[in-house]
Amino acid sequence: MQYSLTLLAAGLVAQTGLTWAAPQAKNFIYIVPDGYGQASQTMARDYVSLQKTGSNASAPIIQELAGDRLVLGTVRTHASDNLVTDSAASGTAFSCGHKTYNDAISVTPDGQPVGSILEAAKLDGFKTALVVTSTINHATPAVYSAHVANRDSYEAIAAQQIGYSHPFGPVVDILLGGGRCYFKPQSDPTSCRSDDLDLFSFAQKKGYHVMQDRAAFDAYLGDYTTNASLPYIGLFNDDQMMYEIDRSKAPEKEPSLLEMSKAALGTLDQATRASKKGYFIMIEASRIDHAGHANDAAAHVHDTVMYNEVLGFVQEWINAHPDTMLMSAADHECGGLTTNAFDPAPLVNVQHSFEYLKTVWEAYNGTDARGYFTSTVLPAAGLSDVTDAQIDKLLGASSPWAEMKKMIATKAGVNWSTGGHTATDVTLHGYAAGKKWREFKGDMAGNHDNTELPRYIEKVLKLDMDATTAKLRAVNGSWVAGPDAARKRRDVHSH
Ligand SMILES: *[C@@H]1O[C@H](CO)[C@@H](O)[C@H](O)[C@H]1NC(C)=O
Ligand SMILES: *[C@@H]1O[C@H](CO)[C@@H](O)[C@H](O)[C@H]1NC(C)=O
Ligand SMILES: *[C@@H]1O[C@H](CO)[C@@H](O)[C@H](O)[C@H]1NC(C)=O
Ligand SMILES: *[C@@H]1O[C@H](CO)[C@@H](O)[C@H](O)[C@H]1NC(C)=O
Ligand SMILES: CC(=O)N[C@H]1CO[C@H](CO)[C@@H](O)[C@@H]1O
Ligand SMILES: [Zn+2]
Repeated sequence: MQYSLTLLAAGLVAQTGLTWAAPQAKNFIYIVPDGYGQASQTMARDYVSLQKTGSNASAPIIQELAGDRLVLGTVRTHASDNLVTDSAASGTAFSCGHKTYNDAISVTPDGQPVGSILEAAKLDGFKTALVVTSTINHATPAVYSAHVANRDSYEAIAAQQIGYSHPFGPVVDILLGGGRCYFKPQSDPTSCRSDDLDLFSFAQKKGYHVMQDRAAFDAYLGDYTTNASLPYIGLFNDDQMMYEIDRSKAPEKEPSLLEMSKAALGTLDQATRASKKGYFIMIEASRIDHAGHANDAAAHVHDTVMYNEVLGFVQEWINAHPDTMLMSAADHECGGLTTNAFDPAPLVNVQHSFEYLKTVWEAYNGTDARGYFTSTVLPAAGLSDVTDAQIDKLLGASSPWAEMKKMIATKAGVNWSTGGHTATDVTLHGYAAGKKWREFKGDMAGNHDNTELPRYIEKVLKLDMDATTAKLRAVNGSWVAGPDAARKRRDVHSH
Protein backbone atom coordinates (compact mmCIF):
# COMPACT_ATOMS: atom_id res chain seq x y z
CA MET A 1 0.00 0.00 0.00
CA GLN A 2 1.29 3.48 -0.86
CA TYR A 3 0.96 6.27 1.65
CA SER A 4 1.95 9.85 0.95
CA LEU A 5 4.94 11.09 2.93
CA THR A 6 2.84 13.94 4.26
CA LEU A 7 0.33 11.54 5.75
CA LEU A 8 3.06 9.39 7.26
CA ALA A 9 4.75 12.45 8.76
CA ALA A 10 1.46 13.58 10.24
CA GLY A 11 1.06 10.17 11.84
CA LEU A 12 -2.30 9.76 10.17
CA VAL A 13 -1.56 6.27 8.93
CA ALA A 14 -0.73 3.30 11.10
CA GLN A 15 2.66 2.28 9.73
CA THR A 16 3.20 -1.11 11.29
CA GLY A 17 -0.19 -1.78 12.83
CA LEU A 18 -1.25 -3.89 9.88
CA THR A 19 1.03 -6.71 10.99
CA TRP A 20 0.15 -6.78 14.70
CA ALA A 21 -1.34 -9.94 16.14
CA ALA A 22 -2.57 -7.83 19.11
CA PRO A 23 -3.90 -10.19 21.78
CA GLN A 24 -7.28 -9.14 23.23
CA ALA A 25 -7.48 -7.93 26.82
CA LYS A 26 -10.21 -6.53 29.03
CA ASN A 27 -8.11 -3.86 30.75
CA PHE A 28 -5.11 -1.70 29.85
CA ILE A 29 -2.66 0.07 32.14
CA TYR A 30 -0.44 2.76 30.58
CA ILE A 31 2.35 4.24 32.71
CA VAL A 32 4.27 7.40 31.80
CA PRO A 33 7.58 8.07 33.57
CA ASP A 34 7.76 11.73 32.49
CA GLY A 35 11.28 12.82 31.54
CA TYR A 36 12.84 9.40 32.18
CA GLY A 37 15.82 8.33 30.09
CA GLN A 38 18.05 5.28 30.04
CA ALA A 39 20.55 6.97 32.38
CA SER A 40 17.70 7.54 34.87
CA GLN A 41 17.15 3.78 35.09
CA THR A 42 20.88 3.04 35.42
CA MET A 43 21.26 5.62 38.17
CA ALA A 44 18.25 4.27 40.09
CA ARG A 45 19.23 0.60 39.64
CA ASP A 46 22.80 1.17 40.83
CA TYR A 47 21.64 3.38 43.71
CA VAL A 48 19.25 0.69 44.97
CA SER A 49 21.68 -2.18 44.30
CA LEU A 50 24.63 -0.78 46.22
CA GLN A 51 22.39 -0.26 49.26
CA LYS A 52 20.71 -3.66 49.04
CA THR A 53 23.89 -5.64 48.43
CA GLY A 54 26.14 -3.54 50.68
CA SER A 55 28.60 -3.29 47.79
CA ASN A 56 30.37 -0.22 46.43
CA ALA A 57 31.24 1.36 43.09
CA SER A 58 34.66 -0.36 42.99
CA ALA A 59 33.19 -3.82 43.48
CA PRO A 60 29.55 -3.45 42.49
CA ILE A 61 26.92 -6.18 42.86
CA ILE A 62 24.03 -5.01 40.72
CA GLN A 63 20.44 -6.31 40.86
CA GLU A 64 17.47 -5.75 38.58
CA LEU A 65 14.73 -3.23 39.14
CA ALA A 66 11.20 -4.08 38.00
CA GLY A 67 11.57 -2.04 34.81
CA ASP A 68 14.62 -4.04 33.73
CA ARG A 69 12.48 -7.17 33.33
CA LEU A 70 9.89 -5.46 31.16
CA VAL A 71 11.85 -3.87 28.31
CA LEU A 72 10.26 -4.28 24.86
CA GLY A 73 12.05 -1.73 22.71
CA THR A 74 12.53 1.98 22.13
CA VAL A 75 10.31 4.88 21.11
CA ARG A 76 10.92 7.91 18.88
CA THR A 77 9.51 11.12 20.31
CA HIS A 78 9.86 14.12 17.92
CA ALA A 79 7.06 16.73 17.70
CA SER A 80 5.59 17.97 14.39
CA ASP A 81 7.47 21.27 14.75
CA ASN A 82 10.60 20.27 16.67
CA LEU A 83 12.93 17.28 17.00
CA VAL A 84 12.88 17.92 20.76
CA THR A 85 9.36 17.31 22.04
CA ASP A 86 7.55 18.58 25.10
CA SER A 87 5.08 16.55 27.18
CA ALA A 88 2.08 18.04 25.37
CA ALA A 89 3.09 17.04 21.82
CA SER A 90 4.45 13.69 22.91
CA GLY A 91 1.41 13.07 25.10
CA THR A 92 -0.94 13.85 22.22
CA ALA A 93 1.02 11.31 20.15
CA PHE A 94 0.79 8.47 22.68
CA SER A 95 -2.75 9.23 23.86
CA CYS A 96 -4.37 10.04 20.50
CA GLY A 97 -2.02 8.69 17.81
CA HIS A 98 -1.40 12.07 16.13
CA LYS A 99 1.77 14.14 15.72
CA THR A 100 1.35 17.75 16.77
CA TYR A 101 3.27 20.85 17.84
CA ASN A 102 4.89 21.49 21.20
CA ASP A 103 2.29 22.96 23.64
CA ALA A 104 -0.71 21.30 21.92
CA ILE A 105 -3.13 19.34 24.13
CA SER A 106 -4.87 16.80 21.88
CA VAL A 107 -5.42 19.11 18.95
CA THR A 108 -3.72 18.73 15.55
CA PRO A 109 -1.58 21.57 14.11
CA ASP A 110 -4.74 23.06 12.53
CA GLY A 111 -6.32 23.40 15.99
CA GLN A 112 -8.84 20.58 15.55
CA PRO A 113 -9.46 18.16 18.45
CA VAL A 114 -8.41 14.50 18.24
CA GLY A 115 -9.93 11.79 20.42
CA SER A 116 -7.80 10.02 23.03
CA ILE A 117 -7.70 6.33 23.86
CA LEU A 118 -9.26 7.19 27.24
CA GLU A 119 -12.17 9.05 25.63
CA ALA A 120 -12.67 6.19 23.15
CA ALA A 121 -12.69 3.72 26.05
CA LYS A 122 -15.21 5.81 28.01
CA LEU A 123 -17.57 6.07 25.02
CA ASP A 124 -17.38 2.29 24.66
CA GLY A 125 -18.43 1.65 28.28
CA PHE A 126 -15.04 1.21 29.94
CA LYS A 127 -14.14 2.78 33.29
CA THR A 128 -11.27 5.29 33.11
CA ALA A 129 -8.64 6.71 35.45
CA LEU A 130 -5.81 9.25 35.59
CA VAL A 131 -3.34 8.91 38.49
CA VAL A 132 -0.41 11.37 38.57
CA THR A 133 1.98 13.21 40.90
CA SER A 134 1.88 16.48 38.92
CA THR A 135 -1.09 18.80 38.92
CA ILE A 136 -3.97 16.84 37.36
CA ASN A 137 -4.29 19.49 34.62
CA HIS A 138 -0.60 19.21 33.65
CA ALA A 139 0.18 18.20 30.06
CA THR A 140 0.29 14.40 30.39
CA PRO A 141 -3.04 13.84 32.17
CA ALA A 142 -4.52 16.70 30.11
CA VAL A 143 -3.92 15.01 26.74
CA TYR A 144 -6.23 12.13 27.73
CA SER A 145 -9.10 14.31 28.88
CA ALA A 146 -8.98 17.82 27.37
CA HIS A 147 -8.44 19.66 24.07
CA VAL A 148 -6.77 23.08 24.11
CA ALA A 149 -4.37 24.92 21.80
CA ASN A 150 -1.89 25.66 24.60
CA ARG A 151 -0.95 23.55 27.61
CA ASP A 152 -0.79 26.64 29.83
CA SER A 153 -4.61 26.96 29.69
CA TYR A 154 -4.76 25.24 33.08
CA GLU A 155 -8.18 26.61 34.04
CA ALA A 156 -9.81 25.49 30.79
CA ILE A 157 -8.13 22.07 31.05
CA ALA A 158 -9.42 21.48 34.60
CA ALA A 159 -12.95 22.46 33.54
CA GLN A 160 -12.85 19.98 30.65
CA GLN A 161 -11.32 17.18 32.72
CA ILE A 162 -14.14 17.16 35.24
CA GLY A 163 -16.73 17.33 32.45
CA TYR A 164 -17.92 20.92 32.96
CA SER A 165 -16.94 22.02 29.45
CA HIS A 166 -16.12 18.72 27.75
CA PRO A 167 -18.63 17.88 25.00
CA PHE A 168 -18.90 14.31 26.31
CA GLY A 169 -19.37 15.43 29.94
CA PRO A 170 -17.26 13.68 32.60
CA VAL A 171 -15.03 11.09 30.87
CA VAL A 172 -12.65 10.28 33.74
CA ASP A 173 -14.01 8.12 36.58
CA ILE A 174 -10.93 8.45 38.80
CA LEU A 175 -8.70 11.53 39.05
CA LEU A 176 -5.85 11.43 41.58
CA GLY A 177 -2.96 13.90 41.80
CA GLY A 178 -2.17 17.55 42.57
CA GLY A 179 -3.59 20.82 41.21
CA ARG A 180 -6.31 21.34 43.84
CA CYS A 181 -6.22 25.14 43.47
CA TYR A 182 -7.60 24.95 39.90
CA PHE A 183 -10.80 23.33 41.18
CA LYS A 184 -11.67 26.08 43.66
CA PRO A 185 -13.44 29.36 42.81
CA GLN A 186 -11.36 32.56 42.92
CA SER A 187 -13.17 33.64 46.12
CA ASP A 188 -11.18 30.94 47.93
CA PRO A 189 -7.81 32.40 49.01
CA THR A 190 -6.04 29.18 47.96
CA SER A 191 -7.62 29.21 44.48
CA CYS A 192 -5.60 29.78 41.33
CA ARG A 193 -8.60 30.34 39.10
CA SER A 194 -9.50 33.72 37.66
CA ASP A 195 -13.24 32.97 37.64
CA ASP A 196 -15.97 31.77 39.99
CA LEU A 197 -16.12 28.19 38.79
CA ASP A 198 -16.28 25.77 41.71
CA LEU A 199 -15.25 22.52 40.04
CA PHE A 200 -15.29 20.48 43.26
CA SER A 201 -18.97 21.38 43.77
CA PHE A 202 -19.63 20.61 40.13
CA ALA A 203 -17.91 17.22 40.58
CA GLN A 204 -20.08 16.46 43.61
CA LYS A 205 -23.20 17.28 41.63
CA LYS A 206 -22.05 14.84 38.98
CA GLY A 207 -21.74 12.13 41.63
CA TYR A 208 -18.01 12.28 42.33
CA HIS A 209 -16.72 11.59 45.80
CA VAL A 210 -14.32 14.48 46.47
CA MET A 211 -11.12 14.14 48.51
CA GLN A 212 -8.79 17.05 49.23
CA ASP A 213 -6.24 15.60 51.65
CA ARG A 214 -4.57 12.41 52.80
CA ALA A 215 -7.07 11.81 55.61
CA ALA A 216 -9.89 11.76 53.06
CA PHE A 217 -7.88 9.37 50.87
CA ASP A 218 -7.30 7.02 53.81
CA ALA A 219 -10.95 7.15 54.83
CA TYR A 220 -12.26 6.32 51.35
CA LEU A 221 -9.50 4.23 49.78
CA GLY A 222 -7.22 3.27 52.63
CA ASP A 223 -7.30 -0.51 52.34
CA TYR A 224 -6.97 -0.58 48.51
CA THR A 225 -9.54 -3.36 48.16
CA THR A 226 -12.41 -1.27 49.35
CA ASN A 227 -15.63 -1.30 47.39
CA ALA A 228 -15.45 2.49 47.25
CA SER A 229 -17.62 3.47 44.36
CA LEU A 230 -16.66 5.39 41.25
CA PRO A 231 -16.44 8.19 40.24
CA TYR A 232 -14.06 9.97 42.61
CA ILE A 233 -11.53 12.77 42.53
CA GLY A 234 -8.67 13.21 45.02
CA LEU A 235 -6.34 16.20 44.75
CA PHE A 236 -3.79 16.33 47.56
CA ASN A 237 -1.78 19.48 46.87
CA ASP A 238 -2.68 22.87 45.40
CA ASP A 239 0.45 22.61 43.26
CA GLN A 240 2.47 19.55 42.17
CA MET A 241 2.47 16.69 44.69
CA MET A 242 5.69 16.33 46.66
CA TYR A 243 8.81 14.72 45.26
CA GLU A 244 9.03 11.17 46.62
CA ILE A 245 12.31 11.99 48.41
CA ASP A 246 10.41 14.63 50.45
CA ARG A 247 7.06 12.82 50.69
CA SER A 248 8.67 9.68 52.10
CA LYS A 249 9.85 11.76 55.09
CA ALA A 250 6.29 12.99 55.72
CA PRO A 251 3.99 10.24 54.45
CA GLU A 252 1.09 11.62 56.49
CA LYS A 253 0.91 14.58 54.10
CA GLU A 254 0.20 12.83 50.78
CA PRO A 255 -0.29 9.30 49.43
CA SER A 256 2.51 7.93 47.24
CA LEU A 257 2.12 7.10 43.57
CA LEU A 258 2.16 3.42 44.55
CA GLU A 259 -0.63 3.90 47.10
CA MET A 260 -2.75 5.84 44.62
CA SER A 261 -2.15 3.21 41.92
CA LYS A 262 -3.17 0.37 44.26
CA ALA A 263 -6.34 2.22 45.26
CA ALA A 264 -7.26 3.05 41.67
CA LEU A 265 -6.68 -0.50 40.39
CA GLY A 266 -8.52 -2.05 43.35
CA THR A 267 -11.61 0.08 42.82
CA LEU A 268 -11.50 -0.22 39.00
CA ASP A 269 -11.34 -3.98 39.37
CA GLN A 270 -14.34 -4.00 41.73
CA ALA A 271 -16.31 -1.65 39.50
CA THR A 272 -15.80 -3.71 36.32
CA ARG A 273 -15.81 -7.26 37.69
CA ALA A 274 -19.41 -7.96 36.68
CA SER A 275 -19.13 -6.17 33.34
CA LYS A 276 -17.85 -7.29 29.93
CA LYS A 277 -16.09 -3.93 29.61
CA GLY A 278 -12.96 -3.32 31.65
CA TYR A 279 -10.92 -0.19 32.29
CA PHE A 280 -8.21 2.04 30.90
CA ILE A 281 -5.90 3.75 33.39
CA MET A 282 -2.99 6.13 32.83
CA ILE A 283 -0.53 6.38 35.73
CA GLU A 284 2.19 9.04 35.56
CA ALA A 285 5.41 9.27 37.58
CA SER A 286 5.26 12.94 36.70
CA ARG A 287 8.09 14.44 38.66
CA ILE A 288 11.04 12.45 37.30
CA ASP A 289 10.86 15.21 34.68
CA HIS A 290 10.78 18.08 37.17
CA ALA A 291 13.88 16.72 38.91
CA GLY A 292 15.55 16.52 35.49
CA HIS A 293 14.70 20.15 34.73
CA ALA A 294 16.05 21.09 38.17
CA ASN A 295 19.18 18.93 37.64
CA ASP A 296 18.40 17.42 41.05
CA ALA A 297 20.05 13.98 40.96
CA ALA A 298 18.71 12.58 44.25
CA ALA A 299 15.10 13.70 43.61
CA HIS A 300 15.40 12.16 40.12
CA VAL A 301 16.58 8.84 41.60
CA HIS A 302 13.82 8.60 44.21
CA ASP A 303 11.01 9.33 41.74
CA THR A 304 12.56 6.80 39.30
CA VAL A 305 12.69 4.16 42.06
CA MET A 306 9.01 4.86 42.81
CA TYR A 307 8.21 4.39 39.10
CA ASN A 308 9.90 0.98 39.28
CA GLU A 309 7.94 0.08 42.41
CA VAL A 310 4.72 0.84 40.56
CA LEU A 311 5.90 -1.29 37.60
CA GLY A 312 6.69 -4.15 39.99
CA PHE A 313 3.26 -3.90 41.60
CA VAL A 314 1.54 -3.78 38.20
CA GLN A 315 3.45 -6.86 37.02
CA GLU A 316 2.16 -8.79 40.06
CA TRP A 317 -1.31 -7.33 39.52
CA ILE A 318 -1.33 -8.62 35.93
CA ASN A 319 -0.18 -12.07 37.04
CA ALA A 320 -3.24 -12.10 39.30
CA HIS A 321 -5.49 -10.42 36.68
CA PRO A 322 -4.30 -11.91 33.36
CA ASP A 323 -7.01 -10.09 31.39
CA THR A 324 -4.92 -6.92 31.82
CA MET A 325 -1.98 -5.56 29.80
CA LEU A 326 0.66 -2.93 30.54
CA MET A 327 2.58 -0.54 28.33
CA SER A 328 4.94 2.10 29.65
CA ALA A 329 7.16 4.66 27.94
CA ALA A 330 8.36 8.14 28.76
CA ASP A 331 7.31 11.13 26.71
CA HIS A 332 10.96 12.20 26.34
CA GLU A 333 14.26 12.28 28.21
CA CYS A 334 15.01 15.30 30.38
CA GLY A 335 18.30 16.82 31.52
CA GLY A 336 20.69 15.05 29.15
CA LEU A 337 21.90 12.98 32.08
CA THR A 338 25.19 11.10 31.72
CA THR A 339 26.92 8.87 34.25
CA ASN A 340 30.54 9.35 33.28
CA ALA A 341 32.36 9.00 36.63
CA PHE A 342 29.43 7.33 38.32
CA ASP A 343 29.14 6.47 42.00
CA PRO A 344 25.63 6.78 43.45
CA ALA A 345 26.83 6.35 47.07
CA PRO A 346 27.00 10.12 47.83
CA LEU A 347 23.33 10.43 46.84
CA VAL A 348 22.37 8.17 49.75
CA ASN A 349 23.16 11.05 52.12
CA VAL A 350 20.76 13.42 50.38
CA GLN A 351 17.61 13.83 52.52
CA HIS A 352 15.55 16.30 50.48
CA SER A 353 15.02 17.81 47.05
CA PHE A 354 16.56 21.19 46.29
CA GLU A 355 13.01 22.49 45.80
CA TYR A 356 12.22 21.58 49.42
CA LEU A 357 15.51 22.91 50.80
CA LYS A 358 15.05 26.22 49.00
CA THR A 359 11.60 26.62 50.58
CA VAL A 360 12.93 25.76 54.05
CA TRP A 361 15.88 28.14 53.64
CA GLU A 362 13.73 31.01 52.43
CA ALA A 363 11.37 30.52 55.39
CA TYR A 364 14.21 30.66 57.94
CA ASN A 365 13.69 33.69 60.19
CA GLY A 366 16.14 32.99 63.03
CA THR A 367 19.27 34.93 63.90
CA ASP A 368 21.96 32.40 62.91
CA ALA A 369 21.51 31.95 59.17
CA ARG A 370 25.03 30.64 58.61
CA GLY A 371 24.68 28.10 61.41
CA TYR A 372 21.33 26.94 60.07
CA PHE A 373 22.72 26.62 56.56
CA THR A 374 25.72 24.63 57.80
CA SER A 375 23.98 22.37 60.30
CA THR A 376 20.66 21.80 58.51
CA VAL A 377 20.60 22.75 54.82
CA LEU A 378 23.98 21.42 53.68
CA PRO A 379 23.73 17.97 55.33
CA ALA A 380 20.22 17.51 53.93
CA ALA A 381 21.70 18.22 50.49
CA GLY A 382 24.34 15.51 51.03
CA LEU A 383 27.05 18.15 51.45
CA SER A 384 28.13 17.94 55.09
CA ASP A 385 31.85 18.00 54.29
CA VAL A 386 32.21 21.44 52.65
CA THR A 387 34.89 23.84 53.89
CA ASP A 388 34.29 27.18 55.62
CA ALA A 389 35.60 28.95 52.54
CA GLN A 390 33.09 27.08 50.36
CA ILE A 391 30.26 27.97 52.75
CA ASP A 392 31.23 31.65 52.57
CA LYS A 393 31.23 31.43 48.80
CA LEU A 394 27.83 29.71 48.70
CA LEU A 395 26.25 32.23 51.08
CA GLY A 396 27.87 35.13 49.21
CA ALA A 397 26.34 34.07 45.91
CA SER A 398 22.98 35.49 44.87
CA SER A 399 21.74 31.90 44.94
CA PRO A 400 23.67 28.92 46.32
CA TRP A 401 21.51 26.25 44.67
CA ALA A 402 23.12 25.95 41.23
CA GLU A 403 26.56 25.56 42.81
CA MET A 404 25.27 23.02 45.34
CA LYS A 405 23.68 20.95 42.57
CA LYS A 406 27.02 20.91 40.76
CA MET A 407 28.80 19.84 43.96
CA ILE A 408 26.53 16.83 44.53
CA ALA A 409 26.59 15.91 40.82
CA THR A 410 30.39 15.94 40.88
CA LYS A 411 30.43 13.74 43.99
CA ALA A 412 28.12 11.24 42.26
CA GLY A 413 30.01 11.53 38.96
CA VAL A 414 27.01 12.52 36.88
CA ASN A 415 26.55 15.40 34.46
CA TRP A 416 23.44 17.17 33.36
CA SER A 417 23.85 18.67 29.90
CA THR A 418 20.67 20.78 29.92
CA GLY A 419 17.79 22.07 32.04
CA GLY A 420 15.44 21.03 29.23
CA HIS A 421 14.46 17.95 27.24
CA THR A 422 16.55 16.04 24.72
CA ALA A 423 15.66 14.33 21.42
CA THR A 424 16.96 10.91 22.48
CA ASP A 425 14.73 7.84 22.10
CA VAL A 426 13.09 6.43 25.25
CA THR A 427 12.59 2.87 26.50
CA LEU A 428 9.35 0.99 25.82
CA HIS A 429 8.26 -1.32 28.65
CA GLY A 430 5.32 -3.69 28.67
CA TYR A 431 3.84 -6.74 30.30
CA ALA A 432 1.08 -9.29 29.86
CA ALA A 433 0.53 -12.73 31.35
CA GLY A 434 1.37 -16.07 29.69
CA LYS A 435 0.79 -16.42 25.95
CA LYS A 436 -0.28 -12.78 25.66
CA TRP A 437 3.18 -11.69 26.79
CA ARG A 438 4.84 -13.69 23.98
CA GLU A 439 2.45 -12.22 21.41
CA PHE A 440 2.94 -8.73 22.83
CA LYS A 441 6.73 -9.07 22.57
CA GLY A 442 6.41 -10.40 19.03
CA ASP A 443 4.32 -7.37 18.07
CA MET A 444 6.19 -4.63 19.87
CA ALA A 445 9.87 -5.64 20.09
CA GLY A 446 11.79 -2.93 18.25
CA ASN A 447 11.70 0.80 17.67
CA HIS A 448 8.38 2.63 17.30
CA ASP A 449 7.11 6.11 16.72
CA ASN A 450 5.16 7.32 19.76
CA THR A 451 2.00 7.67 17.62
CA GLU A 452 1.90 3.89 17.16
CA LEU A 453 1.46 3.14 20.88
CA PRO A 454 -2.22 4.08 21.31
CA ARG A 455 -3.03 2.38 18.02
CA TYR A 456 -1.84 -0.85 19.64
CA ILE A 457 -4.00 -0.32 22.72
CA GLU A 458 -6.90 0.50 20.38
CA LYS A 459 -6.52 -2.94 18.79
CA VAL A 460 -6.12 -4.77 22.10
CA LEU A 461 -9.26 -3.19 23.60
CA LYS A 462 -11.14 -3.05 20.24
CA LEU A 463 -11.70 0.70 20.42
CA ASP A 464 -12.10 3.34 17.71
CA MET A 465 -10.20 6.60 18.24
CA ASP A 466 -11.02 7.95 14.76
CA ALA A 467 -14.74 7.62 15.49
CA THR A 468 -14.11 9.46 18.78
CA THR A 469 -12.34 12.24 16.87
CA ALA A 470 -15.29 12.50 14.49
CA LYS A 471 -17.69 12.83 17.45
CA LEU A 472 -15.57 15.58 19.02
CA ARG A 473 -15.41 17.45 15.72
CA ALA A 474 -19.15 17.16 15.17
CA VAL A 475 -19.74 19.36 18.21
CA ASN A 476 -20.00 23.02 17.32
CA GLY A 477 -18.97 25.83 19.63
CA SER A 478 -15.89 27.28 21.28
CA TRP A 479 -15.23 24.53 23.79
CA VAL A 480 -11.71 23.92 22.40
CA ALA A 481 -9.79 26.63 24.24
CA GLY A 482 -7.72 28.64 21.74
CA PRO A 483 -4.23 30.06 22.28
CA ASP A 484 -5.65 33.14 24.08
CA ALA A 485 -6.92 31.03 26.96
CA ALA A 486 -3.37 30.27 28.09
CA ARG A 487 -2.47 31.78 31.41
CA LYS A 488 0.04 34.62 31.39
CA ARG A 489 1.81 33.22 34.45
CA ARG A 490 3.90 30.41 33.05
CA ASP A 491 4.51 27.36 35.24
CA VAL A 492 8.25 26.97 35.77
CA HIS A 493 7.84 23.20 35.67
CA SER A 494 5.92 23.62 32.48
CA HIS A 495 7.77 21.34 30.10
C1 LIG B 1 34.59 -1.77 48.11
O1 LIG B 1 34.29 -3.14 48.34
C2 LIG B 1 35.40 -3.98 48.21
C3 LIG B 1 34.89 -5.42 48.31
O2 LIG B 1 34.13 -5.60 49.46
C4 LIG B 1 36.42 -3.65 49.29
O3 LIG B 1 37.56 -4.45 49.15
C5 LIG B 1 36.81 -2.18 49.14
O4 LIG B 1 37.65 -1.81 50.21
C6 LIG B 1 35.59 -1.29 49.14
N1 LIG B 1 35.97 0.07 48.83
C7 LIG B 1 35.57 1.10 49.53
C8 LIG B 1 36.05 2.44 49.04
O5 LIG B 1 34.85 0.97 50.51
C1 LIG C 1 -16.79 -6.04 47.59
O1 LIG C 1 -17.92 -6.48 46.89
C2 LIG C 1 -17.84 -7.81 46.43
C3 LIG C 1 -19.05 -8.10 45.59
O2 LIG C 1 -20.21 -7.60 46.21
C4 LIG C 1 -17.70 -8.74 47.64
O3 LIG C 1 -17.57 -10.07 47.19
C5 LIG C 1 -16.47 -8.35 48.43
O4 LIG C 1 -16.36 -9.11 49.58
C6 LIG C 1 -16.49 -6.87 48.81
N1 LIG C 1 -15.23 -6.49 49.42
C7 LIG C 1 -15.14 -5.69 50.46
C8 LIG C 1 -13.76 -5.38 50.94
O5 LIG C 1 -16.11 -5.20 51.02
C1 LIG D 1 9.58 32.11 62.25
O1 LIG D 1 9.44 30.78 61.76
C2 LIG D 1 8.72 29.92 62.63
C3 LIG D 1 8.84 28.50 62.09
O2 LIG D 1 8.53 28.46 60.72
C4 LIG D 1 7.31 30.44 62.76
O3 LIG D 1 6.55 29.59 63.62
C5 LIG D 1 7.33 31.84 63.29
O4 LIG D 1 6.02 32.38 63.31
C6 LIG D 1 8.22 32.76 62.44
N1 LIG D 1 8.37 34.03 63.11
C7 LIG D 1 8.25 35.19 62.47
C8 LIG D 1 8.48 36.40 63.29
O5 LIG D 1 7.98 35.27 61.28
C1 LIG E 1 -22.12 22.50 12.89
O1 LIG E 1 -22.16 23.63 12.06
C2 LIG E 1 -22.18 23.33 10.68
C3 LIG E 1 -22.15 24.62 9.87
O2 LIG E 1 -21.43 25.60 10.53
C4 LIG E 1 -23.43 22.52 10.36
O3 LIG E 1 -23.38 22.12 9.00
C5 LIG E 1 -23.47 21.28 11.24
O4 LIG E 1 -24.67 20.60 11.06
C6 LIG E 1 -23.34 21.64 12.71
N1 LIG E 1 -23.23 20.43 13.50
C7 LIG E 1 -23.92 20.26 14.63
C8 LIG E 1 -23.67 18.95 15.33
O5 LIG E 1 -24.68 21.06 15.09
C1 LIG F 1 30.83 19.53 31.49
C2 LIG F 1 30.87 18.98 32.89
O1 LIG F 1 30.16 19.41 33.77
N1 LIG F 1 31.73 18.02 33.09
C3 LIG F 1 31.88 17.36 34.37
C4 LIG F 1 31.24 15.99 34.30
O2 LIG F 1 31.48 15.23 35.47
C5 LIG F 1 32.86 15.03 35.73
C6 LIG F 1 32.95 14.09 36.93
O3 LIG F 1 32.13 14.50 37.97
C7 LIG F 1 33.53 16.38 35.97
O4 LIG F 1 34.90 16.18 36.20
C8 LIG F 1 33.33 17.24 34.70
O5 LIG F 1 33.85 18.53 34.95
ZN1 LIG G 1 9.72 18.41 31.13
